[in-house]
Parts: sequence; C-alpha cells; structure tokens
Amino acid sequence: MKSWSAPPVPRLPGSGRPLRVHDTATGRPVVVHPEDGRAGLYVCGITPYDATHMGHAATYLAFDLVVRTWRDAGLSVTYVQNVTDVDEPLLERAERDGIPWQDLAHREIDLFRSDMEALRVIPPQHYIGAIEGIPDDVSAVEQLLGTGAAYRLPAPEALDPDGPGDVYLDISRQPAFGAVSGWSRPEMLAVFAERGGDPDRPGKRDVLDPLLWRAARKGEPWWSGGALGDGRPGWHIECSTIALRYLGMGFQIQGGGTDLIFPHHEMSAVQATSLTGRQPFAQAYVHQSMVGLGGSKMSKSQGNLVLVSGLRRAGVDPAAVRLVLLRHHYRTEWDWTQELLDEAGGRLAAWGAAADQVADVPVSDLDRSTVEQMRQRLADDLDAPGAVRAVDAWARSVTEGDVSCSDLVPLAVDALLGVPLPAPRGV
Ligand code: 5CA
Ligand code: ZN
Repeated sequence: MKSWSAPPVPRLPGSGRPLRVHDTATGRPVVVHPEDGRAGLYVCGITPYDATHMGHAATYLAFDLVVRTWRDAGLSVTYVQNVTDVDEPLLERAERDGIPWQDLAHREIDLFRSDMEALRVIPPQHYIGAIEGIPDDVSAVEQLLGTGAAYRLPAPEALDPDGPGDVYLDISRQPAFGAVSGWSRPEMLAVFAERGGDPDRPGKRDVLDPLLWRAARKGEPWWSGGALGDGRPGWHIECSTIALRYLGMGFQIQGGGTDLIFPHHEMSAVQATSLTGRQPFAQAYVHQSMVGLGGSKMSKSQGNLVLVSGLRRAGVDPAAVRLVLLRHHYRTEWDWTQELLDEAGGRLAAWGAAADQVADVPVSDLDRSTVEQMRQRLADDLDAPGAVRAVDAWARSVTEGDVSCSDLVPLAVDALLGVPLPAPRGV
C-alpha cells in the first residue's frame, strides 16, 4: 500500500544518544540501540472507518520521535505499519452508513495520509494493508493447525456450514501467554470482549482463545484460504505476520496505544512465538497513553473526537497541533482542550520570533547546550516536554537578550521535534 510523503529531516552535527524507553513487558526502562546499527519498528496502524483524531495523532507522533531519535543517533531505521483494512468495526460502520466498506476504507486511509503529511510524521517504509497480508496469514494459520497450536471450531452459520469452520489459537499451549501485558486473568477477562474478543463463542477451549480465521459468513467479505476454506483472518494474526515478514522475530520496538496491550499485542506476540519457536517478538513494547476529551478516552466508537482534519479545515497550523502533542509525555494521559491549542500557538510564535534572529554567526554555547539538552531529553524515554522546555529557554534567552543566533537550534527543532521554524528574511 502507498505510504505518504516524507518531510525533510535536516541532519545535525554530532550524534544523538542511544534511546532508552519504558518496556511494558518488563515494566522497566530498556536501551534500544542495536549494535549493528539497524533498528526495526512496528507500529499498529489505523482501522480506517473514521478520521484521525488526537489520540491517533499522539500515538503516531510518539513513534515519529522514536524514528527521529534513532536516526539522529546514527541508526538506520526500518519502520513498518499496518492498516486494518478489513475488520468488524469497518464493516459495521460501512453498513450503518450504507456505503461499500472498500470505499470507506479508501477514503479514510487517504485522509489519514494527508493528516500524517500535515503533521510531518515520517512515513513507514512498509505500509501494509491487512488484505495484502492474507496469503501470509493463511500459511501461518495452516502451520499453527499443523503443529496443534490451533484448533478448528465448526461454524454452522457460515456460508458453507459443513466447511472447515473457524480456527482459534489454543492459549493453554502457549507458555509465553501473558508475557507482554503481565496481566492477571481477571484483568484480561474484563476487557477482552470490548476489544474485539468473543468470550461467549460456544466450544472454545478457553474463552480467551483468539480467532485466527473466520469462515465466510453471509454479507461479509471473504478470500480463498486454501485448506482453511473461504474466509478472512482474525485481527491479531495480521500484525504477527506483517511484522515477521518485514522485520523478523526480535525486532526492536512494537508500538501502539495502551488500549492495544491486551489482547492485541499479547496475542500478536504469542502467535509469532508459536510460529517461530522463538521469543521475544519485540525487544520492547512501547505504549502511548490514552488521550481523552471531556474526561473520557477519545474514540471513534464513542464519537467524542477532535479530528486532525477538522482543525486543518478550521485553519489551525499543524505545527501548533504538533506542539500540543509534544507538550505531553507519551506515558501520561491527558485531555485535549482549546486552551492547549492556544498555548501552543503562543509557543510557536515565541519560537518563531527567536528563529527570526538567526544570522550568519558562529554556533554559541547556548545553541550547543540547547541541542544537547534536546537530545538528552528525547533519549530519556522520549521526554518531549523536557525538549520543549529546553527550546522555550533558548527562545527566551535569544529574544530577551536580543542576540543573534546560529541556525543550529531551529534545525534541531525541525530534525528532532518535527516543527519547522520559518527562516528569517534575508538568511
Ligand atoms: N488497527 C488497529 C491496530 S492493528 C487499531 O487499533 N486501530 S485504531 O484506529 O483503533 O487505532 C490506531 C492507533 O491509535 C492504535 O495504536 C491505538 O492504540 C491508538 N489510539 C486509539 N485511540 C487512542 C487514544 N484515545 N489515545 C491514544 N492513542 C489512541
Ligand atoms: Zn496491530
């Protein structure tokens, strides 16, 4: 699937530091700086049934900072993201709105790409639709059936009631199950149904067993699954197989929002382990906290949304939106408000006024130490608010002292934070 256009990312003198991030699986900070200089990142992409809201934007911005920090530290980054272009929420919304699900998906994916471009989010090299991944899912599910890791369940309501039926993973045979979330069984049971699981499906060996293959039903799209029969893959297997194909087992970071810790990232990892006989799926699991509106999680299903595209249409500078996001640490929950946007507008103007004093002068100690602090803050568990404070202090010193400065800090603000500051006239 086509990705989106990459923003220019200036190269800075010197090199950033190795990135340390909080790993959900161990609950501890881990340094992710591979010795061979090649880092792999898999971030769970959108289900394209509605437009990009601030929660999605916060998630993709957090991992954009990972890419920028790694690149600044001299790593070559392979970034993979999926699009869940067939799944229940998409089919249900298309049905509700009376439009073909493919048209809805195309429309929302296009809008997402333009939102990401406006926010200067570095695109993945591999942007892969779930549908594109179906042949790999079929092989994976066949393999899991072959090893006894998965089992079939008759599906009398399928188009072919006597066909091979649905397929589930038997989690009782997976010793690694639970390693990503570290959750207790009651914690898992509490969210399983609302996050795409089907605990009430009769015949499952364990209520938490995830669906691997769903036999074709009336009115639902299906693809040929060879010996599996016609049908479509379950949600989690899509991310297992896409990550395995483009990154392989043991890649550096698996990312997404905290709402994906369980079941999605737990199941994706355990399925990959079952397929390869190896562990871990990713060396660190990194999760963006939920962004809310009016006190509850911003979500497409609840409809309490502030959309990136809505703000763009209203003439809001995407750089200000980016600054609102950067002002919050990715591991802190927060609520979107208009005041935050106003504050970001003020900050952008203050940074712009300082950048206006860029002149052809040597790099000062202030310039150097500001960039050093930005690098240090970002490498320390993506402390974007800390990096923002360093730029605030620089901007105050430059404008209050009315001194000329080199272009080093504006370049770093662009390279590391993705916020372009206008060059002064004549420079
Ligand atoms: N397609 C799946 C992942 S394979 C999915 O979760 N799609 S999504 O459209 O629902 O969400 C896209 C990404 O945004 C996910 O990483 C999700 O964790 C994140 N996300 C969703 N809502 C919020 C929110 N309110 N705050 C922060 N991140 C969010
Ligand atoms: Zn995913």
